[in-house]
Amino acid sequence: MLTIALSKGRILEQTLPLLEKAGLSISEKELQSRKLVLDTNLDEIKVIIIRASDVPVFVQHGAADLGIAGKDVLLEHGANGVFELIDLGISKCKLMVASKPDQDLNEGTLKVATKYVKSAKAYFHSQGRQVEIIKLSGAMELAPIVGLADCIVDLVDTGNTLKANNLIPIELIQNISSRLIVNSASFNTKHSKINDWLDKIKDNL
Ligand code: PRT
Ligand code: MG
Repeated sequence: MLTIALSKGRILEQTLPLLEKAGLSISEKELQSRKLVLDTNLDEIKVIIIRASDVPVFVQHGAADLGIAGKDVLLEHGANGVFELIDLGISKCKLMVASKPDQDLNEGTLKVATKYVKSAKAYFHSQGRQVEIIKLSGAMELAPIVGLADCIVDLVDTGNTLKANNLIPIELIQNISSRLIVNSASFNTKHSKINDWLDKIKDNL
C-alpha cells in the first residue's frame, strides 16, 4: 500500500491532471465526498488531501509515503525525514521581497512581515542585513500599508495583489514550484514501487 498526501487548494487543480496522466485517478464522487482518505482507481494507492503546510509533516512521520507540496512550504518545514524526488514544474510563483515604492530597504534594522520566517531570515542573514521578522499567517500586503513593517516576503504570481495594494516587487529570493517528496524510510522499504511511480510521473511531465 502507498499513501500520497496532496495539498488542497490551488495546487490540487494542477496535481490531479498530472497524476491522471501517470495512470492514477480519483473519481469525482470520492473528491466530492467528506472522506479524508480517498480511494483511487488502483487498489494499492490511497490519497489524503490536506492543508499545504501539513503535507511535509505527514510525509516526515510516515503517515504518507509520498507527498506533493510547494517549495515554499518545504523550505519552511526543513528536510527532516523527507527527500525531494522531482520538481513537478506546477504552481509556479516567486518568493519575493516587496514594499512601498519609496521605501528605503538598506538603512538600519528592517522590519519584515511574512509567513515565511525561515526563508526570510536565511535570505537577509546571507546578505548580512539586520532584520526583525514579524510572523503573520495571511494578508501580508497590509503590513507596509499600516506601518507594521517596512517590507514583506511573500509569494508573487501575476503581481496583481501587490499592485492592488500599491506595493512593488523588489528582490527575488527564490523561484517556487511544487515538488514530489517521499518519506526517507518508505523510500528504502518501498523502493521499487515508488520508483515505478516516479518513472511514470517523469515520463508524463
Ligand atoms: O489556505 P491554507 O492556509 O490552507 O494554505 P495556503 O493558502 O498556503 O494554500 P493555497 O491553496 O493558497 O496554496 C498555496 C501553495 O500554492 C503555495 O504553497 C505555493 O507553493 C503555491 N502558489 C503558487 C501560491 C501562489 N502561486 C500565489 N500566488 N500560493 C499563494 N499565492 C498567493 C500569494 O501569497 C499572494 O497572496 O497569491 C497572491 C499573489 O498572487 P498574484 O497573482 O496576485 O501575484
Ligand atoms: Mg489559502
